Amino acid sequence: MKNLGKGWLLAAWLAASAMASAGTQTVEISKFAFTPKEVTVAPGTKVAWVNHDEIPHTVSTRDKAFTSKALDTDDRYEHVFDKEGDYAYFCAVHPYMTGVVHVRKP
Ligand SMILES: [Cu+2]
Repeated sequence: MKNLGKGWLLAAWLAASAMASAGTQTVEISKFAFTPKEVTVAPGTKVAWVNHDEIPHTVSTRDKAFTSKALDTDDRYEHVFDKEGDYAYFCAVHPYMTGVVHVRKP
């Protein structure tokens, strides 16, 4: 029965890690662009931005709904979107870099 117990633990761990990854949407910052530029997520989803450029970038909004500090190479910024809506953002250093997070109930 010991082996069966281990199997259940592994199954539970796999299920938990699958749920965790389903709850996060990653946006890559690379070559002076947000990719994907538009994402649609369910309320409660965490969006993580990761800067792959050698240049600092930010994730900023006009109304300061969410704002990162300057992200160095491989830095990460996360924000959880609880409310439905359309959230436009840009890079404060390069304002032509823009993106949108759409939060919609599935
Ligand atoms: Cu930038």
